[in-house]
Amino acid sequence: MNTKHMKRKKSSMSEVKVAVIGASGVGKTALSVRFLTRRYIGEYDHQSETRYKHEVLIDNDPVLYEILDTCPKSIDDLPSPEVINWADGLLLVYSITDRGSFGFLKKVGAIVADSDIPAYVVANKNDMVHLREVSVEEGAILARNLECGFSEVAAAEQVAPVAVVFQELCRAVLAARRKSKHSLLERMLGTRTSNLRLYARGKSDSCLPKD
Ligand SMILES: Nc1nc2c(ncn2[C@@H]2O[C@H](COP(=O)(O)OP(=O)(O)O)[C@@H](O)[C@H]2O)c(=O)[nH]1
Ligand SMILES: [Mg+2]
Repeated sequence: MNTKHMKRKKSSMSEVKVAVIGASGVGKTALSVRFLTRRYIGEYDHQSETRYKHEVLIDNDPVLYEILDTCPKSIDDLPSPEVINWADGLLLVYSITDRGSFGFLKKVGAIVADSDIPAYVVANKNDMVHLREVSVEEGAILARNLECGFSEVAAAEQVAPVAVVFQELCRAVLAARRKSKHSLLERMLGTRTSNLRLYARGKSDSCLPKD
């Protein structure tokens, strides 16, 4: 017998596509580069949308991140449906020193609130508290409304907290995937269970004495 065909298929590595979304200048590229390289350069190309691939271990399992570092042209340039549909998870970034960037995220929030795509709200530049324009509470409320995680970080100064943000979003994506697989199974079993119940009732009914 040819055993070649009997080999079990290796389970493929989880792939998680993350779109980094937020107004211009909030630190989307700084956060992405921090996560990818652990480094902070200070000046980044503002013009171009960039895609990165990065493999890391999350809870001991390898995960291949695909990160789309978006680049809105203006404060009214909200992410396109293509970007939202492409992404498994959204990293929603604003700067605590830029009220307009928080308004931008609120508008993005209104778009994605109805979808069940996992998200994570990141308030960047918390090394600049003297220039704060958005309170921690406001950020937390936005995240609560979107039913997602929230952290204040500083890409300029931190490595680990920035990585945690990407990890938490990844966990949320994987959990949502498991849940949707589970509910699919439940839907399939649910149909069968109700069929079985009907069948059982039919049977037991026939055993009842007729009056
Ligand atoms: N103080 C401070 N500046 C930051 C931080 N993150 C990014 N920046 C600066 O903010 C500017 C815009 O960052 P960038 O990553 O290009 O923003 P993007 O347009 O959202 O990609 C750059 O000059 C960065 O050096 C941060 O955590 N703290
Ligand atoms: Mg950028």
